[in-house]
Amino acid sequence: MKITAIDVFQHDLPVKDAPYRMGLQDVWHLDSTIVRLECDDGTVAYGETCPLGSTYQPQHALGARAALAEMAPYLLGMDPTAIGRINAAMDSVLMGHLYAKAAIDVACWDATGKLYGVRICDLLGGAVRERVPSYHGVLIASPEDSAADAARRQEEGFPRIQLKVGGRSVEEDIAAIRAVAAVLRPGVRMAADANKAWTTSAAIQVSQACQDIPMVLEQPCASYRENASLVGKVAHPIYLDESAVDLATVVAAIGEGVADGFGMKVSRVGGISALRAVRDVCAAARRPHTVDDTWGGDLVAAASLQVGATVDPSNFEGTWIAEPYVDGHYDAEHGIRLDGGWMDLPPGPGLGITPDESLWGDPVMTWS
Ligand code: 0XW
Ligand code: MG
Repeated sequence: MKITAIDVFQHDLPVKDAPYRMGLQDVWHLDSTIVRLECDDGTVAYGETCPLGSTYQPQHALGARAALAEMAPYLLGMDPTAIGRINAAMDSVLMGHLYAKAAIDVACWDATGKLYGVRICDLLGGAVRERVPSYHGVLIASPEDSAADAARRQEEGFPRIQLKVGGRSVEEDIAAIRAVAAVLRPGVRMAADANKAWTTSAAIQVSQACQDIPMVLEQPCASYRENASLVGKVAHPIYLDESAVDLATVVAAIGEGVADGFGMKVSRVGGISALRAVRDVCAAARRPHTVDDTWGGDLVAAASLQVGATVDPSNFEGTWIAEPYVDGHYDAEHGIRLDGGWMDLPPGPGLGITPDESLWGDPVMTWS
């Protein structure tokens, strides 16, 4: 199998019920990039990357497309099933930009699954279950509204609640944490995700004030070093999300005793190939983690779900998808849908998604 054409599409994703409110940013509208690989045997495969704006991480939509333009010409004629060679080729022409490389990596996994007639999860060692748990992000709001949202989602069937915190007083964060914790039943897990917003002082104050509440602190502060300085000073496990920028950092964070778990994003670390390695390192070190992504449509959701389905339940914190905030699906029949806080793996090979390409208009870039 050889890549004979690469198309890149730009697709707007306005946020339903905007804004998606986090500690440091409100999200109103996102810009997704879709990669389409055409192969000499007729196989068509897809990948997607959708940064969460341009301030969540050092990523942005135009950067993704510029990086793809840098790499695409070198990939024509290559075998997409030789995924290690594809990643080596991308690294040989462009340093970094893992969030852009991820779209190519995912498309190559999609192509490989389609060639062999199996789902990506089956290529990753097999699904441990056909129905995968998600988690719900309770956005920045009053303690009362946060508790009401958490209670509603718990009733829907979500096994885990992620409460967005930060960007307000320590007292307000403590009140929201306590209000949400008060409505959660035993067995429904809780994370307080500051999305980098807290100072070390705020993180310590909030954690110590809430030390009776079983939860994890997700990405409390902005930098790896700030979060590392919290070890021994906070009363809760620390999960790194935005700071877990690649496999090497995940290994270091475990080895240095900084991370007790992770919020992992497929695109941030470079795609399914890298997330598979993170999965296995976290399994060996017994560090629970999510398998999500920043944002995106069915292609991003399916990539996260295909990997999430292979994580041992004892080490899995769920797969978040943007579906509730995205209008419509790329694949009307097998698009990834939340159902009572869980998702079903699609039956088809590769990602299991057959997108309606007409939704994306003409490609903004193409190579053949
Ligand atoms: C909840 N998420 C996976 C979705 C948004 O992209 C933010 C992210 C997180 O956990 O930070
Ligand atoms: Mg997070």
